[in-house]
Amino acid sequence: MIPYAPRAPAQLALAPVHLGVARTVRLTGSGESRAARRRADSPRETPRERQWPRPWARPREGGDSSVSGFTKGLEKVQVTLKWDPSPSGEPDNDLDIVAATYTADDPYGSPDYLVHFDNRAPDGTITLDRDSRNGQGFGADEAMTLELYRLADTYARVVVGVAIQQDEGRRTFGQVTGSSVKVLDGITELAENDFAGVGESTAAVVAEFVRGEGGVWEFQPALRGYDVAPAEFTETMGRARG
Ligand SMILES: [Ca+2]
Repeated sequence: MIPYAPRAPAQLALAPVHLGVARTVRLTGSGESRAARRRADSPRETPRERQWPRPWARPREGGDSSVSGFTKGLEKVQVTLKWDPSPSGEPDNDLDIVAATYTADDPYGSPDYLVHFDNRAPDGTITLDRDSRNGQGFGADEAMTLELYRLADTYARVVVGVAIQQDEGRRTFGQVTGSSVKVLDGITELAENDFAGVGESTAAVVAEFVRGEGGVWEFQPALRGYDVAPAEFTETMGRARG
């Protein structure tokens, strides 16, 4: 078992924040959840599962998002992610889509709940449809559906990010080839990027959904890089104001 080794807060404070601009990469597909199979998987699960719920270090927030516009009245959206498998003989790269929900009382504070490979939405409104640990296969390696119209009125904001698991050592987007994320409203592409602007980061916020006037959901493009472990990322990913 390879233990997870968080870096000291002092090192985190010195690490740069990388901002980026969305870029275009084509990708397609969706699939079924592997969450159940994952829990029954190898002993390698053990250190990895500990990374999400453990807020062991002080957060370091990212910078401003690259806002380019709004789309109003969203009902159901999908976030897809893909990346290339590691070359033969090298450790797998495991990227994860994670969503964090925020209430109207604390829209930039701590998330009310998280959705990722090991945690489901309590009301079933946000679902990880496909999960990958190595980027192998065709089309999207991970996919998440967000049924925004079903979220309770108490929720005012949903932030979606991508984190790279660090249990094989520090891994950044720049070390993962072929990575790209896309936000879709049906067949309409709301945003896409290839993480080129956050190459030195280990996690990034890639999209925000906020309630606008009249309670409708709006999309806010974002690409904010973080140099933190996954668990810390989930605690801090919603604190920056786009
Ligand atoms: Ca994954």
